[in-house]
Amino acid sequence: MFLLPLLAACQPAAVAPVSPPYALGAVEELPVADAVAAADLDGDGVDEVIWVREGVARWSGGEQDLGGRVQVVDRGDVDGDGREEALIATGVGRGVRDVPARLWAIGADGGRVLWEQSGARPQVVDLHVVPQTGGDRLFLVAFEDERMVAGGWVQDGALDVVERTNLSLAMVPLQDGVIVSRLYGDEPKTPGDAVFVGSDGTRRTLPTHRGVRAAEALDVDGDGRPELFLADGWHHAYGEHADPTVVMVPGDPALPARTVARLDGSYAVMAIDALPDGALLLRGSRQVAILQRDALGWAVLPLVDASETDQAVFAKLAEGPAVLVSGTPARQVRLQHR
Ligand SMILES: [Ca+2]
Ligand SMILES: [Ca+2]
Repeated sequence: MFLLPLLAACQPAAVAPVSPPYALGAVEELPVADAVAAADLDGDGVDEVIWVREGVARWSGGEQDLGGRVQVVDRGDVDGDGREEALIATGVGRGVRDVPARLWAIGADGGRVLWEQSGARPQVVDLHVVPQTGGDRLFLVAFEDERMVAGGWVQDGALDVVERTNLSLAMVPLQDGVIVSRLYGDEPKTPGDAVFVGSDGTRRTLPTHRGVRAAEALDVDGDGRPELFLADGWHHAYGEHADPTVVMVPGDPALPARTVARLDGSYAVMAIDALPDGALLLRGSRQVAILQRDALGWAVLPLVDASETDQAVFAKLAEGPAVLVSGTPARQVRLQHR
């Protein structure tokens, strides 16, 4: 009778998940699509879905020839009118050569190009939307030539470059600097890393295991310092040495980094996107999954198998939350709250 109260007193305060965890709902097959994006174009609280097939984006009420393969998508209100735009970066890809890299904003009235760049390798690899009154800011990461990748702010049609690194596939802007990740190290076939580069010039290597393929920031504990989620474990011989993990680096430097997900069956986590309710959408090379907290910690909820070129977005549909996955066929995966 003595022990119980003592144990109770030693318990740390329970931290509740941001919202009840998701469970897998109905999966519906849809017509073939090369890419998909979602945004609330008309501001009614329900997302419009933009499906892309053979370079043409179509949504309820409009279509736009994008003139390239879709590489990255996101969403935000870039002109500050209270309605979202779908952000779609395009460039070269399977069967598509000799096109510039472009960043499109698709709104209710149609598409317009926010940024465009020609060069040896027209490829956008990462995009982050930073909310701001009067118009969200866009941090875009793209190849400048065959190897050099630049990350910076899209400003009046140009890129205001913050960092350049060889073969980086992910950068994340933070309040006081930028996270720069690399697939490979300075020598060929050596592991890459993720480095915090402060606006004051300080550099701090983050505790990853190997090269980093994707990165996202999300303030999980609400202390104003975002946690970093890094798709770790890249290896040049990924067929044999795949380690498709996600490492979380807490915003509080006193807390240790930890592995929060492993996508068994995939050789890499290719993309990580923060969802509005504190969960994350993971796209592995072979599957799409949700990473979320339940009463016992971080848990992976597998959604559907997917190929390396399939792409996935979260959408708030009239029927409820869903994940849309492009491919042959495309899929709509309903999410239910447990
Ligand atoms: Ca809408
Ligand atoms: Ca807008």
